[in-house]
Amino acid sequence: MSERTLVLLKPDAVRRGLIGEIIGRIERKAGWTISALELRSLDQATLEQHYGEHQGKPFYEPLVAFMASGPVVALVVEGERVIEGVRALAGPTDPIAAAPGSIRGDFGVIVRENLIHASDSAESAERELKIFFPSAV
Ligand code: IDP
Repeated sequence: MSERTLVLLKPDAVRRGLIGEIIGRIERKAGWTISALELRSLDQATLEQHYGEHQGKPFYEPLVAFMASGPVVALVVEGERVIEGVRALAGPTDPIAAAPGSIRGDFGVIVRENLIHASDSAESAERELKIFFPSAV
């Protein structure tokens, strides 16, 4: 069954010139398609909505500052098992714990600057797609 997920290439990925590398990995998965794609700068209100579940945690304020530090690439990716699948391509949150071959495992070192966000469940995808691409939902 086809699904949709929200992917953000974080400001570190954009600054380091890794947009093509990361999108290429997503595009090469059989049958997945990119149905929306935009370079944009995120404001505080959007970030508060997106990362609301982390409010109050010690990493929250630096995370929001980092996510506002430069443009991100926001994408909607559609396809079979795409929610679980993009999370697998990304690897776990801590890039040092992420296996080589995953996006975070290949390119990341510090936890905050881990290159990519991908919705972690169908419920998160629905909520996040409404924030970033309200007209596509
Ligand atoms: P996820 O992006 O792998 O789903 P979450 O736990 O939802 O991970 O955390 C959101 C983002 O917050 C992470 O991708 C990372 O950028 C940042 N983050 C999470 N935990 C930490 C931490 O312990 N220190 C610094 N940043 C963190």
